[in-house]
Amino acid sequence: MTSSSTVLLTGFAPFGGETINPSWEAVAALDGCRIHGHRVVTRQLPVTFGESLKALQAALRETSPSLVICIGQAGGRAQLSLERIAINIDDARIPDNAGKQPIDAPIVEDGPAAYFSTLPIKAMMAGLRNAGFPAEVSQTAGTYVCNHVFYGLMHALRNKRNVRGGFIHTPYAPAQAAAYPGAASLSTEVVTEAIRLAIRIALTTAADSKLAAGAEH
Ligand code: PCA
Repeated sequence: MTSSSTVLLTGFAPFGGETINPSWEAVAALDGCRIHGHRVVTRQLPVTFGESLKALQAALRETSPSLVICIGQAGGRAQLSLERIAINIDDARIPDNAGKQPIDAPIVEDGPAAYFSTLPIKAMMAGLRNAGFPAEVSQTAGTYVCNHVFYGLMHALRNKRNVRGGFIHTPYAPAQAAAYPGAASLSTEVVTEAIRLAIRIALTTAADSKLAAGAEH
């Protein structure tokens, strides 16, 4: 297998007082597996504005992937969120794991205002739903470390037309949601299988489907 048949899959360390991050729990279960002839390589990224992108860039150099999907926790969301857009701004509601709290700082000076995901997010949404996984297209990945990594990923891939990349947010794991009565959750096993399918769809769908998945607000 050449390196072009590698899928780079990342999750995050715990943050915000949590002891687990469901993104990493789900991603770690896929390390080394094969999907449609591609080998999945996983990395855990730190929840820090500076180091997260350095770790991602090192992983890109080391693995030369043909597909990159970064996964993060979005506590309070009820479905897997296929992120459409990354914006060039850091605006942290809470400090990161290194105590840094940037406010209204560009991620890349003079970079474009935004990048779109290059994943077939509509086809992924439809495929996940058909297989019984709750999934939506999301119009914002927020302004914290996940959006930071998503923007940095798309900036790194901007001249690599043959490398697709994007971001998926995942709800709390059940044990986390137990601390916030009423909050939605998905089990690690469900999220792992949903990501496995999302990767397969991304590897086998050249052109995205034209399906409505917008929002009024
Ligand atoms: N979620 C945070 C950062 C790390 C994570 O898993 C976010 O949505 O920005």
